[in-house]
Amino acid sequence: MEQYASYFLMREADLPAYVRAKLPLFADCDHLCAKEIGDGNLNYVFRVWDTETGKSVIVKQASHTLRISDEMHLSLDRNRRECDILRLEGGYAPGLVPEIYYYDEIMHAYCMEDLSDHAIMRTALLQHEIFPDFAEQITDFMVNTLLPTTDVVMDHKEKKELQKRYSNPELCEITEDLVYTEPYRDLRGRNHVFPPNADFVAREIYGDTQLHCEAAQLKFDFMNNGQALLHGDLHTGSIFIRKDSMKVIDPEFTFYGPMGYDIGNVIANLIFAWCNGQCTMEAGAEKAAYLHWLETTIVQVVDLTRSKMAAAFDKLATDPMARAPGFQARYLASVMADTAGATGTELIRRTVGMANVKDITTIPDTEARAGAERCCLLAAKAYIFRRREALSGAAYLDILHDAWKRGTSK
Ligand code: SR1
Ligand code: MG
Repeated sequence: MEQYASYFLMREADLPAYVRAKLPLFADCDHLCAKEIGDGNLNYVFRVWDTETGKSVIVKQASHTLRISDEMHLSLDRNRRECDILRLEGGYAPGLVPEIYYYDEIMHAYCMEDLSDHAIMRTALLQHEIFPDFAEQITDFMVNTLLPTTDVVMDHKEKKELQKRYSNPELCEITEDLVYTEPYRDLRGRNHVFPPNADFVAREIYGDTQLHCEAAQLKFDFMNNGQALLHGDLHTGSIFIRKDSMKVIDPEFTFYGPMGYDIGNVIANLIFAWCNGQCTMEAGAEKAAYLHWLETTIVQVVDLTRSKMAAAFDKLATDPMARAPGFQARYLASVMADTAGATGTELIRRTVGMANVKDITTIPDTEARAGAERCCLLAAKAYIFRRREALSGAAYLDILHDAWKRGTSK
């Protein structure tokens, strides 16, 4: 019987034979080793390498239940979608995603370029590493993958085809629940509220009905504004980085939604890293340099996204009405409002929701962590309530500094 003719979930020991069978480049390699390297929430990721030649590859396989929860089930097809999107994004943003070698529709696994010379960005940020080119790289990635897939640029029938093809109800439901519902109303008891902040969260998040109204608006915008083909989960755990290179991975949450969702996710996750630096680094030059880099990066991500998107709009817009005087400014203002909203919702959901971030949860000092969380929640509310004020990068920073002061004062 043909090998791998039916699906099974692979363990480390299965990987050498699998790679030998599937990739001609490894067919004659008798010295293959494998290690599970993933620590994501959903899938299994392995590195396989030849101890003689040093050749290596990454294999990612989807399972029926999520890696973080046996109770949550998803169809296995998500890896096919992820491969397609990585290939598509690679066309729009060459060099900013990994190369895909092979997709296996039975095992729901794919093989891609080994990025072990890069680090997962969240892990590197926990070590307080600085990446001076990140703002340029990530804004290139976002502008070059997002705007070309909108109706402003893409042929409208082609866009509708993509919208159909990448409709992603299962993964969107996770976002609708975990980002846009449960952080405000803990309907399934899945939230993780840090006990010292229980009263604060009860008052500022669960008890703030105006906030709920804004979050509801953002939720329905997320579900109904099929603006561009998003990555859908663009946090620092979805980015591989090295001083001179950045690659975006894991676009399985992709769908047609508001561009601001991706942009806001990036900004919020830089803010988590900033809080971690504030709370865990010794005062001194290293801390000052790290926080300065993060602050500059936050400002640049906001401002460069806007300016690069304006330039790309000028260059690429094909829809004749998109060139109506004043329309571009209006369009970009709404993208930036969505961005501020998504920055806020990501800050809230990672602080009180089910899927938290190590930047915050590994802060060892209880009062410092509680202060950082209050800062994130207060900043989040300001980003959400003030999202239509055309916030500049500097304004994002002012809001963060003010929230830090208020969140950490006794
Ligand atoms: C159950 S999945 C939890 C989170 O992990 C993914 O990376 C997404 O951010 C999702 O919300
Ligand atoms: Mg992921």
